Amino acid sequence: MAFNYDKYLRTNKMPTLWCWGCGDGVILKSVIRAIDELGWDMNDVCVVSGIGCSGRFSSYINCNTVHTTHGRATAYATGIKLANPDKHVIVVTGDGDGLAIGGNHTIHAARRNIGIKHILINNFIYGLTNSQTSPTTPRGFWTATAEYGNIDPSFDACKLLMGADANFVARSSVLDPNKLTRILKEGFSHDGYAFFDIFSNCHINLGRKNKMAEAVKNLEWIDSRIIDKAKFEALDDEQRLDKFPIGILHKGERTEYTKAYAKVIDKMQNGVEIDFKELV
Ligand SMILES: Cc1ncc(C[n+]2csc(CCOP(=O)(O)OP(=O)(O)O)c2C)c(N)n1
Repeated sequence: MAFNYDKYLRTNKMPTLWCWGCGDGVILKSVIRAIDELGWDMNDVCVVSGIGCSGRFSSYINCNTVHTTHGRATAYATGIKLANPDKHVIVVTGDGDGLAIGGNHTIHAARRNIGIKHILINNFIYGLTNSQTSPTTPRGFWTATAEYGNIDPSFDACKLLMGADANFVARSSVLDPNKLTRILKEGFSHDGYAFFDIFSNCHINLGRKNKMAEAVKNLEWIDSRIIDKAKFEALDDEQRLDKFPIGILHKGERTEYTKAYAKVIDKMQNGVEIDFKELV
């Protein structure tokens, strides 16, 4: 029997505002599949998003949702998780949202290891606002703010997050929704902050002037840039240029932040001394 997505969607909001062929819908479906397979009750799930095409995520999924301001979704998600440690908090940002204006919140959520699940929809451009350069826009690409081609070096978001000691770091793409679902499930079940750098297509606002104005062309370009982690590791430095390993890139076992914070509450309410050596 076909999977019943309607159970998890606000069908009265359909059709979505996403462009025809946008990868955001694939990610939405994969998140729903992961939640379904984990058996989470939607009353226990809160999806927080910022502003952007990616920000629309919280409009369509049928659970507790907060559509916040550009760049601040992770800060809201942090507060929600601190107040509700037993709930599943998923934050969805774009690459502009989560790495430019909101980059600060992203690295500190990772550093603290607050147990939120961060989905970064990486389409390499500011989609909603029509093609401004983002921190992941490749060099040489046309953007509305770099009409002669982008000179900025771009971030490898996963390297940044590993530098911030994120407890779970994975990269995937919309090309293989089953693999994406598996990776989401694994990160959703891992205690602590989990970061997913998900390569997605924006053939309209990235592709239109970069010779990939059709979804398939944009997806082929993504396909040419990704490679399984094990194969990536076998490449030399030159072969690694412009290639991004996919899969689970790091899994740590650090203390989840709300568990550490519970000790502060215990000290305050019951006088129990905090053993800082217990925090890893
Ligand atoms: C404080 C603030 N600055 C700028 C904007 C305008 N703005 C809205 S969305 C956006 C960027 C969207 O790009 P991204 O975060 O990559 O998400 P996408 O639309 O590609 O999913 C910008 C600059 C805003 N809404 N608020």
